[in-house]
Amino acid sequence: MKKKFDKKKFIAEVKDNVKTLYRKNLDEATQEQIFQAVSYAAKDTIIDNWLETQEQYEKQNPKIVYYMSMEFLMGRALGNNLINLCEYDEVKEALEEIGLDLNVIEDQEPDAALGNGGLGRLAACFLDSLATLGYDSYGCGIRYRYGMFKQKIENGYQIEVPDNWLKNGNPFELRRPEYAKEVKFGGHVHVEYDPKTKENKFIQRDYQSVRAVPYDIPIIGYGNGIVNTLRVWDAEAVSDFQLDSFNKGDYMKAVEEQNLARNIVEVLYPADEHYAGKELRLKQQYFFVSASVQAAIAKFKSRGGDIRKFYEKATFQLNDTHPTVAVAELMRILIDEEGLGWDEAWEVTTKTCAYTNHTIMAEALEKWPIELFSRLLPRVYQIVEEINRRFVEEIKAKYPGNQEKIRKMAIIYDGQVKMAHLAIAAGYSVNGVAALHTEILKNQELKDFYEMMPEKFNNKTNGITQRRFLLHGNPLLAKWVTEHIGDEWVTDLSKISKLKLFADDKKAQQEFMNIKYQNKVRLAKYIKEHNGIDVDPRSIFDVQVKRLHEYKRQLLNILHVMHLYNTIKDHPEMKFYPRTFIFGAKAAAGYRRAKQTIKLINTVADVINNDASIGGKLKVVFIEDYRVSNAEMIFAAADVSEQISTASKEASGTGNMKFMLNGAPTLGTMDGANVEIVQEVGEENAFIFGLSSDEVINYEKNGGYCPMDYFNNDQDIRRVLMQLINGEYSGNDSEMFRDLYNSLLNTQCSDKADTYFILADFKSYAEAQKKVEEAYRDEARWAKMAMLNVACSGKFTSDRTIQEYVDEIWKLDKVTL
Ligand code: 26V
Repeated sequence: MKKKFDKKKFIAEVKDNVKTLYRKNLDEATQEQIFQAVSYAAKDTIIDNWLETQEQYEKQNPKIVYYMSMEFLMGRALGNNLINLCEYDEVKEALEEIGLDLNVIEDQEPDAALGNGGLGRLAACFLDSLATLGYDSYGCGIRYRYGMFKQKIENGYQIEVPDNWLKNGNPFELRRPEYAKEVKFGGHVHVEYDPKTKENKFIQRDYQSVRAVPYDIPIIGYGNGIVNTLRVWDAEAVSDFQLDSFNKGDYMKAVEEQNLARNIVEVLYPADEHYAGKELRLKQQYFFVSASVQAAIAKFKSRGGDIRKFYEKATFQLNDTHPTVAVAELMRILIDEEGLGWDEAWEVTTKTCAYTNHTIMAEALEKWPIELFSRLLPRVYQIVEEINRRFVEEIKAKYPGNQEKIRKMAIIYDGQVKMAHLAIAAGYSVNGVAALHTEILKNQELKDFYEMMPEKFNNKTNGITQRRFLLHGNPLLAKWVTEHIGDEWVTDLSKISKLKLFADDKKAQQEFMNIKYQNKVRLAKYIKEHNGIDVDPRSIFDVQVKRLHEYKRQLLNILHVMHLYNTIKDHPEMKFYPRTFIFGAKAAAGYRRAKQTIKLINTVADVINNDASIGGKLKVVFIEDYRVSNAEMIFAAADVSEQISTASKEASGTGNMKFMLNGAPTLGTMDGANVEIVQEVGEENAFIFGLSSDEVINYEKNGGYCPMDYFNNDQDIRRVLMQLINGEYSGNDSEMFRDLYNSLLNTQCSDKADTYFILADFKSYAEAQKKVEEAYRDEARWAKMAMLNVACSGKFTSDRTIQEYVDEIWKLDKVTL
């Protein structure tokens, strides 16, 4: 039951917390200390709700989803927690009374950046929706000591700085040592015949152990009193005490176990969509999966269930292949520890595990060398081998004599364990994350699997939480929307379609554009503070923020900026609507072309921003350290949403939805969820260009295309490409961007060049950009377009996505307090 907010009590608590935590009075405390004090005050309420929710769950014993993910990109907690407690305005007011600014306090909190990009942020949005819709759920992950690196730009280059996010402690987390679990690595499997059961027992010996200690982070449902849990595991040495003991036999083993524990949760792998086969990464995967599966089984047993019916009360959603070892771990526990036979265990496992695919990029596919896998997880490997043996038998039965099928589909082949194949063979559901993506999976990447087991395949188009990305991130627009259509949209985004009524209303249009303007002023101020660049909030804010990857084609964007600059220089008299191109992107630390693209953007920015002759018509800004917290502000201020991936490559995208929700029309290819965005908003309210995914796939099947044709026949393209290597932007170092140039062009036609079709799409991109300018000049038309984007964004709430997962995959029971 929601208690009324007690302002006096809250203020007293904040003061008290400052005193007990820091032995200070309020006026002596730093803003960071006040952040801690305010957070602990909020935690008080949260803990009450948390207790009550978990009590209800115990009573009602609903089915639980365990969302297993290597990444949860949570961002900041304080503001969001207050929003979902429905106490944000009250707390803001209370703090004002004692001379404090909640915005400044919120800015003290480091982002919880336990994720790379889309996949991790999706997991965070899902937790918000699960709690808001009232479903018992756990996020299961790793408590990385260091999250996603902080990005500094020095001399135009990206520098990675460690993200020590726990430096001042995390006020919202709760350490739960009483639920610690042991996780075993290495050693060998000893087989013992048990004459009683007449069966073999498999015992792991000479292994190294790590103690997995859970930290629980509250996930607050919006306005419903529900608090779910994100459980992230920390690693501790099991044998700490043994180090001190004089009669400790195996001193070195104790030291090794300590090192293993230290290393395992040290850092998030920051290589988005690029698999590297690192041993430590497999250790991380097994570590958190084993602990989470053990905890799930312990909870089930504590509620008195028959383990053969585990799947009636629990389901594991595998966020990409990263946690797929859960399949074998569950089998291991059911067989070795719970005493089930293979077939019984297999039935439970295949009714428990479900898999989501998040990318078709081949370089992201996880394949572990057998040597590594079996050395690290000897018993788990035996189980994977047996799963594979039986699966291959099934393939043979279905396709007699077809060796090709086995080669393509086996779980173990060519000395490697293929995690996607394991996930599909053992999962009861395989889903893609947007309609187009799922079709590509069924017809191309996973065609053989789809043909063998079509019933497993389904689509779940991604979504985002409007609580963070509108209510919290864009308070002005949120307030305006509520004034016009009421506040139902906060928990039912389909209601936002009521805004359509105002799309032609002149007054509404003006108010809407005014709010956008104020949000642009807010971002311009941030840019001035962080980049020292003056940008005009009346210019078009054209934004591309996302991880840096060749397939996302930030290079296409910046080449087009270079082209615009050429045009303005050639025709100073030409009418040109002022434009600010805003980029934000982290590159994987070892990804050379991506890093070179960042340097190119910054170099072009330097030249253009300092050229007085163009009268400020063009500005280019690279926002350092793009992350969830500044993203919220960036989406609110965007006019144009750049979603320009090579068609077929972007599984879904979720940034595209955040822009739409904040009234920025999409400039994009028919890729990922862009397709569905256009379906919802209408083609006339988006700017679509470029090759279709069918065209791209066809080119690829026929050995690529010939970028040289475009270079030879298009003056604009030729000119900007030459500017990459003639020192136009790099002064005396004309080799600086040679690699980028080479990536686009080869002297011979060859499928090795421009594999992302940048030159092929350049012209139609430039034309679409002209249409953007034309549309923007007509203020009423633009306002209508932008408002319709907001009004048609209803489908893209993660509440809808989660409800589909619940209805069609997980079959959870709804809980109310
Ligand atoms: C792979 C690896 C390989 C090993 C090193 C660390 C690492 C980290 C992430 C990945 C896979 C990333 C896949 C991914 O993020 N996919 C994105 O998922 C979004 C949510 O479904 C979707 O919107 C994006 O289109 C898709 O690129």
